[in-house]
Amino acid sequence: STANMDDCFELGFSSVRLATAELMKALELQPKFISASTRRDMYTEWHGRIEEMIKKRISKVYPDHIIIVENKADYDKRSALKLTAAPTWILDPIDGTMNFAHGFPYTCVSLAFWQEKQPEFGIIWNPFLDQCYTARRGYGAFMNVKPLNVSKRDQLSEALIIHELGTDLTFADKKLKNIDQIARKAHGLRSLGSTVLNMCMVAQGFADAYYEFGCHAWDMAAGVLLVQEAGGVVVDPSLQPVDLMSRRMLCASSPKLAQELSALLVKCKSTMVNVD
Ligand code: LIP
Repeated sequence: STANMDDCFELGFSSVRLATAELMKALELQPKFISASTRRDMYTEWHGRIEEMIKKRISKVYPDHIIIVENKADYDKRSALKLTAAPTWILDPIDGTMNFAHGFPYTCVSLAFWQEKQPEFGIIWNPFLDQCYTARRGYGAFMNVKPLNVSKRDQLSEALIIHELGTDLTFADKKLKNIDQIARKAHGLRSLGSTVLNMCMVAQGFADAYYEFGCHAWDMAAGVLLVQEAGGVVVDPSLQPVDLMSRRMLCASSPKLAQELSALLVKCKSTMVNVD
């Protein structure tokens, strides 16, 4: 079934807008944080509330569409998640949960639509900074109404690189080795605490590349198209095509920078696929 993309985008956009209003309310009410798998991997009642709200709106109009969502209640079922060719919505009700808990204003609602294993659109809304990032395939990437372009810096020695340690420290030794390597070769190193907002920084040309080992499909799904439509590349850290379910990703302003960065990285590997 081919859904009308204008209609899907409108529905996604209005749903995310409603969800961000909930997120602002949540912060005032000081939500109770529930630890999921580790002390750092957190889940709140608001994740569930936003999830329900958006799922209800989508399934009312498109009952046959698949919805993949960060849902800590279904933790054990995560390994069963597969991306198929079917029309699929991928939602992270709150990306940057640790930031949310601390009031660090890099938190957002992130929603993507994929079909035929290709991204059709992405909507990433950070209500705390009033920044709404959108991309539609073939139509460019935007922050509010401003078109986005990746930077022109393609040398690691001149590049600002973003990384995330993530909440899962199983591979901390390898991750720290990567940080050490890059800190010595790149111009600078940053970490915002939200996978998809890190991707926004690359799309916007504020940072030049970003990689992470341990991120989930819902963390990166909306950012893939945003970076591509802004003129950048999104790949697996090994430079193979990106796989949403592989829990790893590298994005950059150019293939050349992606290559230079990839060559430095110890690749934390596939035992991480959809399990924690
Ligand atoms: C988090 C990311 C963070 C990443 C963690 C985690 P959550 O998402 O945004 O940047 O390092 O692995 O996935 O749990 O706040 O949606």
